[in-house]
Amino acid sequence: MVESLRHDFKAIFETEEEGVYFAPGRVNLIGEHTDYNGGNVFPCALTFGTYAIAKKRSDKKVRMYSKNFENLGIIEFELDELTYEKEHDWVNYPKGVLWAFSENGYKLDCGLDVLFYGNIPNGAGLSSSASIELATAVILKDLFAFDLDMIDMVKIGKQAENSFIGVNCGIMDQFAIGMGKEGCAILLDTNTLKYDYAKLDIEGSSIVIANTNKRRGLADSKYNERRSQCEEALKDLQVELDIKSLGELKEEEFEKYKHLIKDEVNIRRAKHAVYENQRTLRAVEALNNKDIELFGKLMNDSHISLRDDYEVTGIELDTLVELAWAQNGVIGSRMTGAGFGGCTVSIVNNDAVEEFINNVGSNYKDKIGYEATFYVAQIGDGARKL
Ligand code: NG1
Repeated sequence: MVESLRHDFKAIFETEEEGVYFAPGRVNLIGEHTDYNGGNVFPCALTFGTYAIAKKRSDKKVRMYSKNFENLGIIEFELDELTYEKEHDWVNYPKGVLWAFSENGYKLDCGLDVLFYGNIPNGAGLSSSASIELATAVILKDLFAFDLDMIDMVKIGKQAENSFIGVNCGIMDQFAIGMGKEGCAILLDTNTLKYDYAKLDIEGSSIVIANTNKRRGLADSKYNERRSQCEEALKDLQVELDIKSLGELKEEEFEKYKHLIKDEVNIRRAKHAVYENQRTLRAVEALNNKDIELFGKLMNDSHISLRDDYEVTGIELDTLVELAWAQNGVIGSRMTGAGFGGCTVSIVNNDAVEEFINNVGSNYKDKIGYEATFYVAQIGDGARKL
């Protein structure tokens, strides 16, 4: 793979490369829609992701090419023109990272050529955008010898997504992709950025990701709506409670004070945020105690809460998850990512995986009318130079 990308780089940019880099995709095991509510998340990095090959230039031009969008050709801009351009399409993600580096005082003294190739399914909720952001960050740090660590780059990636791309997301995706570790998931407190690796000791079982192949059409507008509903609920609670985020509440406190929330819908949104946050802590504890059954049950509960209280699932995700629940050898299954399409994540006994994929796959097609796609996930390391 890397050899053929080197070859492509030379053919496209007519020069030798200086470095090859990789940033993974990610899947979140539990802790959904908590990262912008000051709560806990439990994601891990995957072994598929974004490859990038780069070389510095002697002028101030930046030229980028993606093997995933070959029809767009080389997209070019000047270092002093770091603005969002709709016609620059996917290049706005790496460009946003260049912009965020410069906003933080890391100025580039020359441009660069970069070739990207990603094998993360696009628009599936496995964070192809954060992957390309972190791949760009490790290139810049390495080629320009900037003095910053991975957490700085994670924050810069989020800044690019929030302020350049305009997606008001939390820090989970960039953190998982930057800080991932082979065989481990990361328990991250998005309020304090305190984190801990937990070994995914699920011997005898596999993590199976299933893509609904439904594009997440509604995701952006509904995502922002959910954020505002949680913010409104928080404001109502702050009339009596001295809290800065919903993540600070335990279930009992929430039940005691939920009457302060004026809107009935917002009560359910906040309930999900509070319960999901505590559920995540319990799930990690279960994993550490090797109680994989309980971990799976908490994954199922997470899905029910996202379906009924947070209302971010939809017929495709619910169908995949309900079919998964009915299979032998399934320990737990839930939607993952923002929702409204994208992927589910399931933990399945190794000897049941093949049957799982066949049965869930054919029943899904019968009900929804098109195929789902399945991947048995391997948990890999975070963004790095290869
Ligand atoms: P995905 O599914 O990667 O779009 C989104 C947010 C996360 C998090 C999850 C829900 C973006 C780029 N990321 O993930 O920060 O809030 O939804 O848990 O929007």
